[in-house]
Amino acid sequence: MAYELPSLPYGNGALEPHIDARTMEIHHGKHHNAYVTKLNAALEGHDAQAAKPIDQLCRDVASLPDSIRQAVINHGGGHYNHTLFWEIMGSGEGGNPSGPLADAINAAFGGFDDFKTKFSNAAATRFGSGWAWLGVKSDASLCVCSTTNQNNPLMKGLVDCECTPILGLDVWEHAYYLKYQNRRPDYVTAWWNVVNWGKVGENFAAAKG
Ligand code: MN3
Repeated sequence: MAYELPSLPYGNGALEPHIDARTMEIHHGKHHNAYVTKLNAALEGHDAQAAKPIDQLCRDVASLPDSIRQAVINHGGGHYNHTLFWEIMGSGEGGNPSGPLADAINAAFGGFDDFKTKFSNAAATRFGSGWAWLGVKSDASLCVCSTTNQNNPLMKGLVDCECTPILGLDVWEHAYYLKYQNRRPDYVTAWWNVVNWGKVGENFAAAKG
């Protein structure tokens, strides 16, 4: 069973005015779709790898054959990262987290505003293309970090911030250039208005196990 492009959980225009419909159309329909297509191509003849859930495939990249490892890092990472990204956004969202996630953020970062500053800084200072993350480490503590290209914190041995992502922000130029051009910090500021904290809270509960 090949990996498949998931449908967006909302329309292309649902995140307007913060993320424009044309960007969503190209980002999901072209960029994410290409990661899925190229991942499936890379895994042709590697049925055991191709049968893994995408998060497990990312966790296991270090054990992949040399011939396909970088392709899986790029395109498998691209598939996992974008799938999470669509899920943690929504129309009419934003605001603040609540419940156990809010408590954990306050404990780890000193408050929600301090967390947002740290996360926004991780997104702003990631040089070139990459992602900013909020994740849960194996000791159940929260961490904020960023990774390059389509690497993600699941990729053991490849990243210095190993954790299970519960919130991710795409800072590749394809995620914001049509509307924000070079103004990545403006895109990051606007993006907080579409974060679906209910979904991030579900991801937090699941990651803690
Ligand atoms: Mn992207």
